[in-house]
Parts: sequence; C-alpha cells; structure tokens
Amino acid sequence: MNGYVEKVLKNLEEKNAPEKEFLQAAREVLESLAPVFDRHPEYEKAGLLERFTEPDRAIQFRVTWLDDEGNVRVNRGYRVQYNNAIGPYKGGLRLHPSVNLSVIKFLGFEQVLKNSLTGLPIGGGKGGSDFDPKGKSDNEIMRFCQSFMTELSKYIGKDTDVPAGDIGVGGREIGYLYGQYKRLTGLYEGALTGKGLSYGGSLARKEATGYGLCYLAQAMLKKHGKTPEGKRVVVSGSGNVAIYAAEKITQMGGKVVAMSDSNGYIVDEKGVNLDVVKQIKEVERGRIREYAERVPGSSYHEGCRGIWTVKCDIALPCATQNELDSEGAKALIANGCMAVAEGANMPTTYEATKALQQSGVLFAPGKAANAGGVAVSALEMSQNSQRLSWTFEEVDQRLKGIMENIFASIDSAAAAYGAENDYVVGANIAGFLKVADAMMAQGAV
Ligand code: NDP
Ligand code: 2IT
Repeated sequence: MNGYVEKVLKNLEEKNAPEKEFLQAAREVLESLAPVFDRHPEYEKAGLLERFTEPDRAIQFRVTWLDDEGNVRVNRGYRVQYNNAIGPYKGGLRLHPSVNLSVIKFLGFEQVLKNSLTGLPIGGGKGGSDFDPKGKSDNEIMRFCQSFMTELSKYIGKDTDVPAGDIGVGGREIGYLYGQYKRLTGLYEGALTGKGLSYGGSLARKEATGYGLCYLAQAMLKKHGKTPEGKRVVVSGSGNVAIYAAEKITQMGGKVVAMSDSNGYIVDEKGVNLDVVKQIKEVERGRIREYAERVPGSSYHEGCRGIWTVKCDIALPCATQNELDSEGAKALIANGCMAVAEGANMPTTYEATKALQQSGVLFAPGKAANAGGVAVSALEMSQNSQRLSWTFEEVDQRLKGIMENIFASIDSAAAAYGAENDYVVGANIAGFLKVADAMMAQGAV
C-alpha cells in the first residue's frame, strides 16, 4: 500500500481504537485509495487524507424526554458533520439502541463519498440517538423527537446541514422533528428532507433508495449481459429500503422469495406479496413473522442471518451493517448467486465482500447502490428552494438517470485505476476524487 495512506491509517487506528465500525469503513476506503495517492503526490503535501478522515465536528448531546408514565428518560444524541467541501452537510438520522459515536462516524464518512457520487452539491454528515423506538407510543416518539430537535436545531439549516431519515426515522419522525424545528426557528425552510407531501416533501423520496438500488443493479447486470428478469431475489430487512427495493425488482421481472427483520425471515416461493408486508410493517408496525400467519404456503424462520441460505440469483441486503458475513457469503456462493447490491450501509463484512468478489459475484457497494435516497433528498432541497414540486415521474426519471450515471462513473474509475469490475474500488475512487478536487481548490482549511 502507498506509504502515506499506510501512515494515515495507522494513526487513525491508534487514535480511534475503540471505534470498530468507523475503522472498518475507513480501512476499506483507504485501501482502495492507495493508487490515487501514488498518482497524486500533491495530495500528501496538502495533508488531504488527514483532513478527509477527520470529521469537521462531532456533536454529542443529552436528550431528555418524558415517557407515558411520567418518568424522566435520558438518551444520547449525535450529529457528526463530516465534510462540506462540495455542499452543505447532508445525511440521515438513525434511532436504534446500537447507535454510538463509531456507528455515526462510519455512516458520516461513507456519506461524504456517497453524496459526491450523486453528482449533486451535498456534503456528508450523519446523526441519531441510542433511543429505541420499538414499543414506544406515538406521544413518546413525539416528545423524544421534539427534545432531540431542541438541541439539533442549533446546528442545522437549509444551507448548513440538512438531516433526513435512516433506521427508525421515517415520515412520522420527520414530521415531529420538522414541527419542532419550525417552532424553534420560525423558519419554513428545507432544513430536513423526507418531509410529508403536504408540507414540502418530494414525491418518490419514500421509494427512492429502494428504486435507486434496483436501477443501479440493473445497470451493473446490463454491463455483464444480464437482467433481473426471471431471477430469484432475496431482500433482507422489511423497512423503507427493503420494501421499495422489493417493489421495483418485482416490477423489473424478478421474484422476491424472502424478506426479514431482526428476529427472523419469511420465505414465499410464490413471490412475496408486498401489500401484506406494507400492511404489517408500514401500517401496523408489526413483525415479519405475521406474514407467514397471513399468507398460506409461506414459512417463517427464527434468526435473521439464515436468510442468506435461501437460494437466489440476486441478493439485496437492506437491513443494517455487517448483516452479511463470511458464512452468509459462502451460502450465497454455494447456491449460485450472481449479484449482490447493498441497499443498507456496509451490510457486507470486509471478508464477505472479498469472498463474493473472488468468486465472481458482481458486487455493488452501498455508497453507490443506495445513493438514490440522498439523491432524491437533494432534489427535495432544490424543489424547496424553488418553492415548486415536481411530478412523481419527473423525480423518478431523474433518479434513474442519476443511478445510471453513478454506475458509469464507478465502472470507469475502476477501469482507470486498473481494477476493472471492482465496484468497491471504483466507488471509493470516483467519490473521493471530486471531494479531493474541491478541498484542494479551497486551500488548507
Ligand atoms: P427502517 O428502520 O425502515 O428498516 C430497518 C430494517 O432493518 C428493519 O427491517 C429492521 O428490523 C432491520 N434491522 C435494523 N437493525 C437491525 C439489526 N441490528 N439486525 C437485523 N436487522 C435489523 O430503515 P431503512 O430501511 O431506512 O434503513 C435500512 C438500511 O438502509 C440502513 O443501513 C440505512 O442506513 C440504509 N439506508 C437508508 C436510506 C433511507 O433513505 N432510508 C438511504 C440509504 C441507506 P427490525 O424492525 O426488527 O429492527
Ligand atoms: O444513508 C443514507 O444515505 C440515508 N439515510 C439518506 C440520507 C438523506 O439525507 O436522504
């Protein structure tokens, strides 16, 4: 590996030793970027990699809220503003008990590269809390969101930092967060995306990550003379990304045979009925197990990791980080899987990614494959600035074009750096070069 890259990585590992998710993401990216630094010695002189890997700021705050019994509850909130070389910080908010600084930093770091790949003017950031929304009433969710925003509002704004949803944050939460932002600042502005359609949201934002994932997967398959048509597809998760990935891949002629949540997975050989999944997950906020109780012929299996043993041609991991490990990869390879496209952020472990690539499985990394969500968020920002709203078809067409451009740019960056068809390398390099260029132009800040 390039000596400068190695030195920066070693320093990162020493300084951030307990942050395992952050280091996992940083190692993968830096390893890919080594050939860029061989070609660009000027980057080392500018301290570019030290600056690129250190977030501009990491804000941590206390969130106090009252539960329905009147007890005072305390959670920890975060916003990591990573890099704004090419636009305002942009990235989601995650509410999940596993959230900590390492998780938010890895997500923020990946977001910088992802947002660059969209070709739109957005920098990278991420936030969230270790608050667990499961089992909470609507009023508890509202009080938590209001308290969270009371602190967060000091740091965000339409031209500074624009949060959105992620795990545990969907339309309901964005509504409560936006209401509180407006109350505190008096501003009716696009400081959040993923808003409801009646108050400034964009059509197709809800569908964007899942649809975009399928558009990118389709472009990748096309380059290799394949299509999703007639293929068996496994989609992990059953949240926002998973549901709309399953919807689009079905429209493209694929058959989704399995979906999951953190407890287990369902198999439906007839093809998963998405109306039932939407009813359980979006309306009732229930568990995927209920699918098997409602759909004759389908089955439920306890334990979410078993989903990778279901035979498929295409796997779309759409739940969470490190959900697909070496064992899962081995099962996919043994069953003849031909493509994996990541809807979630870093769902595939480093070892599993290598195993899949070495077996000739086409692999689309999350920072390229799931960029459709944030891309449509950026389109929502444009619509808010113009005080206009575009039709579903217009947004969807732009999304498709953006995903096709992303595939073309990661494909050509991989080839330009001698790593043909390695879309991990291609995405890291293509995403990095634009940010690096902007940072160089803006001086040592
Ligand atoms: P949701 O909260 O809507 O759904 C999350 C899904 O993943 C649920 O099925 C959930 O199951 C499952 N899940 C969450 N945590 C775990 C875990 N620790 N182990 C197993 N399963 C888990 O989130 P999204 O669909 O929005 O996000 C899914 C992934 O996509 C995340 O990695 C997110 O960062 C990424 N992403 C999201 C974008 C967006 O626009 N929303 C954009 C780009 C990427 P359960 O209900 O049991 O917790
Ligand atoms: O990981 C992601 O890209 C998101 N959660 C969406 C971010 C956004 O700002 O829409």
